[in-house]
Amino acid sequence: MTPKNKATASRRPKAGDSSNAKLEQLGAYTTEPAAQLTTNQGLQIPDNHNSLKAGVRGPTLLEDFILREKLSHFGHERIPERVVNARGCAAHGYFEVYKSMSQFTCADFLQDPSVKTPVFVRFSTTTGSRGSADTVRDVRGFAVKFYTRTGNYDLVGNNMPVFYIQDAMKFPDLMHALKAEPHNEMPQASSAHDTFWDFASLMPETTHMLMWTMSDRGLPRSLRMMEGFGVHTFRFVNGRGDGHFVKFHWKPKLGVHGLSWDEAQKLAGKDPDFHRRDLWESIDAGDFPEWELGVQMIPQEKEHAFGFDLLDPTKLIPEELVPVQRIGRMVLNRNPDNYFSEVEQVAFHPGHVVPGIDFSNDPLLQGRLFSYGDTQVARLGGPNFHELPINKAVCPFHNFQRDGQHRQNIARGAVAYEPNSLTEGKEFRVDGASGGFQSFADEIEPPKARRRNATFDDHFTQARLFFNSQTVAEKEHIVAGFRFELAKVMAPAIRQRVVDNLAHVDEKLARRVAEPLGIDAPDPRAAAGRAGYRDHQVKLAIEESPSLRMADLADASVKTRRIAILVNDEIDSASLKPIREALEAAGAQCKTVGPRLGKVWSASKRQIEVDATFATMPSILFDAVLVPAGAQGIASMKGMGEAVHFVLEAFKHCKPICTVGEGVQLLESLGVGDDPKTAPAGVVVAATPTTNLGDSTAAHQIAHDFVAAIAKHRHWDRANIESVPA
Ligand code: HDE
Repeated sequence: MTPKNKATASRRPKAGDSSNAKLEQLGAYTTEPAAQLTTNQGLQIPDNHNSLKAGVRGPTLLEDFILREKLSHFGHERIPERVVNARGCAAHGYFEVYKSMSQFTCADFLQDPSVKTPVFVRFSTTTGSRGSADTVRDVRGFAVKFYTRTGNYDLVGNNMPVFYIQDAMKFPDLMHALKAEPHNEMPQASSAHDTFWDFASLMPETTHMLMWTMSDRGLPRSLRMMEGFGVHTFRFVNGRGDGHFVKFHWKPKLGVHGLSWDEAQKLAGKDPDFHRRDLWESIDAGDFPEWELGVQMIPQEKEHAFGFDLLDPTKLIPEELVPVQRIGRMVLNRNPDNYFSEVEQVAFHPGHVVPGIDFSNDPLLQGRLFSYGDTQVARLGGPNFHELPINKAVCPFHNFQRDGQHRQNIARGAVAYEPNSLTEGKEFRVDGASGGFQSFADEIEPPKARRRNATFDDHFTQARLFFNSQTVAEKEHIVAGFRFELAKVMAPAIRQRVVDNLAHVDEKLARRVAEPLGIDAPDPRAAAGRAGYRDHQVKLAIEESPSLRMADLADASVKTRRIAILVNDEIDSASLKPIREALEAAGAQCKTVGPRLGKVWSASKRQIEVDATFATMPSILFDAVLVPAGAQGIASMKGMGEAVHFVLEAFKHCKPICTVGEGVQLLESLGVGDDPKTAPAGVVVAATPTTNLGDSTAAHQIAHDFVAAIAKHRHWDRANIESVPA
C-alpha cells in the first residue's frame, strides 16, 4: 500500500476554504517534486507546446519522439473497465477488533485490539459503465481489502445480504440480461428493460433479491449510510482446526437511509457524482465514515438447523434467529491520492483469504474463486497485478512465480523452483509440515453431480419475510419500484410472468404491482406451471424480521446531514440564527442557497454570504430546508420559480422543512398554513419570526423540533405527495 503522502495531505484544503484557495492547493500531478518536464526516460523536454516540424509551417516529422511518446501514452490511458462493478469510488482507513476472536478464528487481524489493520474500501454500482451515475437503482458493491500481517484479505461484498442467483453457472447470463442490451447499448445502468425482467421472470430464484433491489436499499442516501454484507456463508477456523460457519455484516454508524426514486433519478442528471462526492467531502472535512464489523456464527453441527440451506446465497439468516455480534470497527479516514492508480487498479478477489478464514461450498462463491483472478489478468494486463502499490501485501511475500508482463520487482538469483538445494547450502522444501494456510478439513459428499440439492428449492419464503418486515411506506416504495421497472418492459408476457411469480410472495403485492401494467390479474398457478418454478416451502421460525426494515436501522443523529438555508434580499436574518446554531451544534452542515452568488442584504441591512445558487445546488442535494422570515424577502422569493420549486420538491421527497414567520408562504400552494398544529409530518412551522421570540424557550423549541425532524431522516408517510407539482 502506498504510504500516506504527507506533503499532499498537508496541502489539502480544509472544509470551509474558499473555492479559490481550493484551486490553488490542488497540487501538481507528480510522483516526486520536479522543476521541469521530462520524457518517460528522464530526458528534459525543451518545449511542451510545439511539435517538431520541417520548417515552421511545414509537416510534423515522424522523428519527433517526444510528441510520439506523449500521444502514444495518451492513446493507451484507458484500460478495460471492470465487466461488472465498473463505476466505483474508494477510501483508505483502518480496522480494529474489539477483543480477541481466537476462540473462533486464528485470523491474525482479529486477535489483538491494539492492532490497527490498514484497509482500502471500494464501493461500486454493479450494472453501469464507469461513466454512469451514482444514484441509479442497483445493488452496491462493498469491497474491503485488509492489509494484514499474514497477507491481504479481501471481503468482497454488497450492500444487500443475498444475490440474484444460486450457482456461478448463471452469472454471465444474469449480467448479459442486466447490463445494457448488446444491439444498442441501452439502457445505461438500469435494470428497467426487457432482457433483465425476461431473465428474472424465468428464474424465480431471483425473487428474494428483486425485493431488495426494488426497495429503498437499492437507492442509498449515502455510501456512508448503507450496510454491507459478505453474502455467502464463510468459515472461521480456530487454531485447533475447529470450524464455525460465519456471515459477515458491516453496520454503519450513521444508520441506514435511502433516497426517493424521483430524487435518485434527478440526481443522476444534476450530480451524477453524488455518492462519490459525499464520501470524498466527508473524509476531507474530517467526518470519517465508520462501520462495525458484525458476524453471525453458526456451529458446524447446526448446519442443517434452519430449513433453508446455508450454502444458498439467495438466503439470509434472520438476525432474530442468529444475532449479529459486533466484533470490531472500520474507519475510513483518507481519500485516495490518485483515482487510477488506486481505485481503478485495485484488484479484489474473494480467494484472497488469510489463515483462520475459509470458504463454504456455496456454488456461487466457488465460481467467484476462479473468476476474479482471471478477470484481473485481463483487466490489469497480466499476472503481476499484485505488485501494483495498491494491491501489494504489506507483509513479506515470496514465491518462485517468474516473469510475465509488467513485472516490477527485480528478483535476484537463479533458483526459481522448489524443492532446491542450491541456496545457502541447504535444502529448501515446502511440504505441508511448515505451517501456513490450512484448508478446513471439510467432508465431501459423493457423488459428483451437475445439479442442485432440493434444499435450494424454496424461492419465495424469504422474499415474503422481507416484504412482511417492511413498514407501510417501505412496502409502498417496493410496489412503486416494481411498477416503474415493469412499465418500461415492452413485452406484456414478461410483465405477466413477474407478477405471477410475485403472487407466491404476497397476493396483494402482486395485485398492486399489476394494476397499472395493462396485464391480467396475477395467477400463482400459471407461475407454478413454468419451468424453473420450485415449490419447496421452508417453515421459518419467524414471520417478520425487524432488522430487515430500514426504518428500524436509522440513527437518531443529524451528524453530517446537509441543510439548505434559503436566503434572499430583505429576509429576516435574525430569524435564522438560533436554528442554525442548534443545527450546527448537533453536527449538521448548513449552506446558504440564494438567487445569486456573493452576498444578499437582509431587511435589517446585514450582509449574508451566499454559498450556492438555487440552480446549481437544488433541493435534491440537501437533507432538509430552512426557510426564513421576512415579508419582502419572501414575497420576492414567491416570484422565483427555482425557490418555490426548491421547497415543493423537498416536500415531495418527504424531507424535513422548517419555516419561520412568512417563510411558510412558500408552501401555500400545498395548503400549508401558519398553524403549527396542522403542519404535515416533518414540517416545523414557527408562526412568529424568531426575532420576535428572541432567545426564548419558544425559539429553542422550534430549533429542537427541527433537529428532531431531521434525525428521522425522511417523513415517508407524508400524505398526498403524488399531487405535489415538483
Ligand atoms: Fe463479483 N465480480 N462476481 N460479485 N463483484 C467482479 O471482478 C463475479 C458476486 C462484487 O470494487 C469482477 O475485478 C462472478 C457476488 C463486487 O473492484 C468479476 C460472480 C457479489 C465487485 C466478478 C460474482 C459480488 C465485483 C469484475 C458469480 C457479492 C467489485 C471486475 C460467480 C457478494 C470489486 C473484478 C471492486 C467484481 C465476477 C458474484 C460482488 C468479473 C463470476 C455474489 C463488490 O470478476
